[in-house]
Amino acid sequence: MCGAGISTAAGIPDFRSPSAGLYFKLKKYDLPYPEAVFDGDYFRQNPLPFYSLCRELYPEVLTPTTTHKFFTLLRDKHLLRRVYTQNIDALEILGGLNKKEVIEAHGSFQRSYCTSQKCGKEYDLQWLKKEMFTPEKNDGVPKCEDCQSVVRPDIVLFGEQLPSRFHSSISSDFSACDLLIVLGTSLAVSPFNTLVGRTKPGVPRVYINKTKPGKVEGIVGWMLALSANVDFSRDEDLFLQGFCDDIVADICSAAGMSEELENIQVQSMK
Ligand code: CNA
Repeated sequence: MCGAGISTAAGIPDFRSPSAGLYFKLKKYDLPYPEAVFDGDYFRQNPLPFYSLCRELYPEVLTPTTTHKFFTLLRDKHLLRRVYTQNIDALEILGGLNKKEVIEAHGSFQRSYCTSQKCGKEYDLQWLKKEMFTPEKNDGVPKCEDCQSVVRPDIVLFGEQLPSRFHSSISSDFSACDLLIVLGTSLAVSPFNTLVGRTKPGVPRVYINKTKPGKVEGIVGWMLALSANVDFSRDEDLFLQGFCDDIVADICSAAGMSEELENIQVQSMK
């Protein structure tokens, strides 16, 4: 399981790191509350802050990190059942995994679609990027070529349903799981964070993160997180505090796999 912290080394800021995270950068957009920029209802009223932020944050080149390579190495060693990611940057795929091996729980920027139900025309990332970066053409918000409605990336905004594949895969994946590795996530967002409680009794869970799990959002989220034990206080749990890339490199070094990790071929995307 992973989150924004595995992609900060690729130049994409996370949400919650103080002074570097996205929420810190949002002050200038005059939002009713910082999370509004990623809220489905707010987006439908006013998509401009969302797209302004995307323009500001979009890295010139998307390149997978050492941690993304680590996932592919685990797959090559037949040790990977699945990657559940909250990230929308598709770096797991650029890092070498195939679509079946990844559950993009919050969707992906790779696809976008027209929000008019009558139209629904689909677009790819190259198209979205081009439209995002010609704001003078469309008042800063990409519009459908056929019907001029707002186009949005196929990501899950706050208040929206997670993809059905997320729900339908949990039971079989977690009953097969004999080691859960959780990397680069504050585990503040439900229902994703509740997955850590889906392992069978006695299955070790390893949490690799710069900081301890943060504040969980909302009372329902808090209750779900409590029952999932997101603070990793079980006897079989292990918390490795630090940067994901450093820690996975150390793990590979201890396992004699440093060279194989380095040799994993990745794709970059402009
Ligand atoms: P978050 O709440 O911002 O937490 C990130 C966590 O990663 C924090 O606990 C940080 O301390 C930690 N962290 C940051 N950098 C590193 C590092 N190099 N090594 C180890 N730990 C690090 O983000 P979550 O993913 O937990 O929150 C879920 C949101 C964030 C999802 O809805 C995502 O869609 C959303 N998001 C995604 C991206 C992306 O796709 N790259 C970027 C920003 C936000």
